[in-house]
Amino acid sequence: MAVHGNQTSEITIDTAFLTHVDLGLNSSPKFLSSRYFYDEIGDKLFVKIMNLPEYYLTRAEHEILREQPNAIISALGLDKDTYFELIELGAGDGTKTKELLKPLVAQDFKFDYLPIDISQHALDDLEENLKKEIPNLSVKTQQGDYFGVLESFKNSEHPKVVLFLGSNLGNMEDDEAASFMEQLSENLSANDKLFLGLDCIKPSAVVLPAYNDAQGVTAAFNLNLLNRINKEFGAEFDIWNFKHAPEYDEQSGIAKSFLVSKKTQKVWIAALDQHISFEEGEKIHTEISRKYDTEILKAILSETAMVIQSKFTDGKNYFADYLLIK
Ligand code: AVJ
Repeated sequence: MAVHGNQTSEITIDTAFLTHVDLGLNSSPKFLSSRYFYDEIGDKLFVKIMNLPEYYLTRAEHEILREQPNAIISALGLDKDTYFELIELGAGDGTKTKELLKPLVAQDFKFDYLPIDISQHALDDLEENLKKEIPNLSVKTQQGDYFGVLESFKNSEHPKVVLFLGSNLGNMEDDEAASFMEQLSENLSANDKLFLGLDCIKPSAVVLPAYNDAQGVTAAFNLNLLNRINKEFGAEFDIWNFKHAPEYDEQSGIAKSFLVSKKTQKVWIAALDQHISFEEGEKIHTEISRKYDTEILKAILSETAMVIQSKFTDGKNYFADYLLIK
């Protein structure tokens, strides 16, 4: 829905987001999905998060790809004379993926690299960077949602290797993750492989600071959701009246982030024509960052046709990349 405001600006309302805000803030307990963190500012804050000293995830997975590319390539069981498609779900900036792309190109494997992302802008940046750094790599960017693009490659006669890095699966509840993996599996053929990066269950002393960094970048990332609602829906959240509060349960391996109301307050949301009431200390659940072990992954895969073929970890056992086959 496009709404023409004044003469100088055109505002496009994301109706799915608005419906979600209505549902989440009128529920008890309140919730908003981390899916909506990633506007232009959210994207930039996430890049900052990845470079934080406390945010071990990116470095740990990078170490795996940097230190073990040949073991990974041989586990993929690729044949040098058989063309394959290397598909990545969520393009990112390619830092980690380049550790695999470089040796694959250097060793003369025949493949196209197909990064999928919802953002054409992110894909264009990645493609430009890859042209410079790995000139002999064939890149075919795919703008769209994961399953839309995977569906279009479903009947390709070529073998596929799908990368899903960064513990992005961790943003889903277990039942959602299971149906996501089922859908993924249905889009793969018998010889296709999935390389899945997951953050491992570990002590609170390591996990919590990753979601509550000293510089407050993660707090800004979480609070940006309220800024987005202000900008896009004419809401009047005063972000100083909310605080970022992460929790982690070592037993289950589940980290959750909340926005906590510092006082009793009513907040106007123009696009909903509604005030939302908050009690002092009331929470909005905004994110789940699930940590895994092999048993939990097996449970999530149990309804799918996928099984674990091998596992690669970093030196501290903080992160794991699993190779799954059908
Ligand atoms: C991109 C989902 C892996 O949950 O660790 C980082 C997002 N949230 N800091 C994560 C995030 C807060 C991140 N993932």
